[in-house]
Amino acid sequence: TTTQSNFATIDLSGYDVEQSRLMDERCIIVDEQDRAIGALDKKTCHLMENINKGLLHRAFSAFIFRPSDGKLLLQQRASEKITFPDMWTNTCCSHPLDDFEEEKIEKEQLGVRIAASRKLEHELGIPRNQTPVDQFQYLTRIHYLAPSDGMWGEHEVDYILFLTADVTVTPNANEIRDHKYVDKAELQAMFEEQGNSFTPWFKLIARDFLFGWWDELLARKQGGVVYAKSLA
Ligand code: DMA
Ligand code: MN
Repeated sequence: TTTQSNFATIDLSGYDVEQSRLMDERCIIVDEQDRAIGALDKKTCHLMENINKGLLHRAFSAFIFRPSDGKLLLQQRASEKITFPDMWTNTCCSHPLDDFEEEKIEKEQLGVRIAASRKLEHELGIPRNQTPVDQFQYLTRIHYLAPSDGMWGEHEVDYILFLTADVTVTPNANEIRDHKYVDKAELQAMFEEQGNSFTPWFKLIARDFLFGWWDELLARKQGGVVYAKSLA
């Protein structure tokens, strides 16, 4: 098990105190097959210097849809965030932590589901009873690498979780600047509008999964064809 940070000396004093403190959380280190091989602090995991050497950790991306109209809840990351500040993104992203035994459970993605429920409450103030872990729909995991600025970035196996639920949002201003519900057309317009910036993983997931899922969700509501694929 990896326990030592090679970059413990990187100075965080120029950053927000609370976000610097959260850099001590311990992420789960995985190999390219998503096998857990150790744990390292969040700071070490997000330095490009380590990422460029192959350091990889486990994460999740949660998407919440409103049942009444199928709109997706977006957040804009706070300026205080050390990685990807001020960018618009999906409802909530974070990491299952080595600090909590229950977040290491791999059976039925239980660890990431529990982490998602925990962080939805931390970032958006959504009471945990509104995000029951068994209600998340697990789509897939994606392995991706994306730089933030020169120093920081992401390199993750990211579990994609969708949840259709009515939720009460009480934003944590240290985490999120803004939030809003969008439909497919509104999100498309945001993507095309000048001056909006989006996290790289959100753009990737939107392109590959989100728009198809949205069609399916609306079809279910309308009682029409839910799924059709030509096998020719
Ligand atoms: C990290 O998100 C996870 C993904 C999928 C990018 P984050 O930076 O919002 O996590 P945290 O707020 O816990 O640092
Ligand atoms: Mn990460």
